[in-house]
Amino acid sequence: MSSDVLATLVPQPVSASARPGSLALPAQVGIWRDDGAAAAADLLTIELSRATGLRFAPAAREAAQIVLHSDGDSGEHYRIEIDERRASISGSPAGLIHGVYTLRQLLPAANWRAAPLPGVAWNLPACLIEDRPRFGWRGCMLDTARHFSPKQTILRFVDLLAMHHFNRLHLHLTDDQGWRVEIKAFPKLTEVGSHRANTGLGFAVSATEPHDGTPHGGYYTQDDLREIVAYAAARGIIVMPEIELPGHARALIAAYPEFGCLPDEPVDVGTYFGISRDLVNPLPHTIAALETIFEELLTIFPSPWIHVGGDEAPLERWRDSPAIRAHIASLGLPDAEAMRTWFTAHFAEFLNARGRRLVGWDEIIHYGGLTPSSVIMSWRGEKGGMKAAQEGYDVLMAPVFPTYFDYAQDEGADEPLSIGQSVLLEDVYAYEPSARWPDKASFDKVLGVQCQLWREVILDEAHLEYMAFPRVCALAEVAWSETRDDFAAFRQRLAHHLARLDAYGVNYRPLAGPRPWQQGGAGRKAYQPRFNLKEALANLDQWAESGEPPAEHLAD
Ligand code: TNX
Repeated sequence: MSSDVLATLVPQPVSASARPGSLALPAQVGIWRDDGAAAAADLLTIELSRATGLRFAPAAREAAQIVLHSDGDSGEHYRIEIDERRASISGSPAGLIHGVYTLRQLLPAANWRAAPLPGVAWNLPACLIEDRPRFGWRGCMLDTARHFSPKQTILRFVDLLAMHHFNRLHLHLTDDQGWRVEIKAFPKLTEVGSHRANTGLGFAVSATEPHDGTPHGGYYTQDDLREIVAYAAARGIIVMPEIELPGHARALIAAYPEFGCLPDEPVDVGTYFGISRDLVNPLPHTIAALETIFEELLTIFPSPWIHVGGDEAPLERWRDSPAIRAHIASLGLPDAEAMRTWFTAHFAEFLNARGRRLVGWDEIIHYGGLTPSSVIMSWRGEKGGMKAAQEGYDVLMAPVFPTYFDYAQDEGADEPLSIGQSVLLEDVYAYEPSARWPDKASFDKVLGVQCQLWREVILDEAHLEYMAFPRVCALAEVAWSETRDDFAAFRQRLAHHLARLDAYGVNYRPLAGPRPWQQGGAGRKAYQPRFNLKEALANLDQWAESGEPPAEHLAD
């Protein structure tokens, strides 16, 4: 074991210095921890005993090879000190979890396997590492609605995010193409809304484009989600659920047409993509139903943040419906835009009253009247985030470029299907959230950054991992590290880090390009970038002036 491993850590710690010697973990590892370090000690014991075959048992502090000490602080900092006798991790309770993952990076990559291999020496390099995150929110959004993944994939993803010191997993649980969360009061949401007859090929935006003819669906029971929440919490990750409203809600409307704007014209669960005209209506019976849905959701997710969507909601059906117009007038509101403000504010207050904060995509800032605790997720570039920050809201940065990992990783025709080209690894690594910010004071409102895995065209588990990795590794460093290398140095570090992903069995994109079986070929995963990123960004820049997407961009 050489101290070179210090030069392979991803994300890069604040400081890491080698010392002479190493610590060889014996077959019986003594572990000492204080009360505040219980969670970190449990995690270390569970993960390392499985992978190494070593036995971890409590020991007196002086005799222990691993010592975990909590300073009781609320931050996420930690410090690792290793000499020939012991490895000590100290820090805040949350920071200790990150310390455990860094310790795992110091061990042979085989510790990311699910069972011990013969002949691995479990040595740790003597060193001193001091570390803390740059941003408090280091997130990843997983779209489970467009293409569903079984629970096991989410748990696996939690492991991979935790490996990189992420602390938020945003689950996009509902959309036009599927409703993925069991709600006991409204069973049709999953009976009807969790599956569709088939799926449009590529990024099909109408029923007349070719479809695959194969049913698709699935959902998580409340207990599945509680399991995911607990599994993530043990690994330092809060799971934030998203229920998309009032747009991107066609699966809900398919299940319960009375919550849509055209109750006499039932719709099916969406099979193609793009921006739908179908919105939930803002009438009292729908608001009451949505409150019931959120009440159940809050029993599953202890997250202080609850995402209610808010993007891409054209208001024409609210404007055109006599019943909705009459309701808007009865509230004394001037128009559909004011109704939209009322709608978002209503759920913000509903959540506040239950000790939670509303998070929404940046369209919600356009309508004003938000409760001050609302958090804005800036996706249409960075403008929405800047505006929100200047108005005093907390902000999360999730701009299409470069945090949308449904865009291709490269421009080569050997890439698999993606929504468009390209968000390069280098683009992700170069992302500096503060670079274009007008003033430093409002940048303080930025809680952090997040990458997005939208799944219209991410078809299966292998494809998901391919699109995620190694770009997630680059974003981890944007989110965590105070200082960043130049890209060449990062790439070199990453080349070593990929051995950890190999040990875990991740289908990442190699730095040299896709392996033959990762390529799109000429079939259903053929590389057909539907969107030109530059055009998409120019469009979004225009949209960012408004709360609604222009009519010519609607899908049906
Ligand atoms: C825009 S991002 C959307 C999503 C799509 C995504 C595809 C956002 C808030 N809305 O519905 O999946 O583009 O990149």
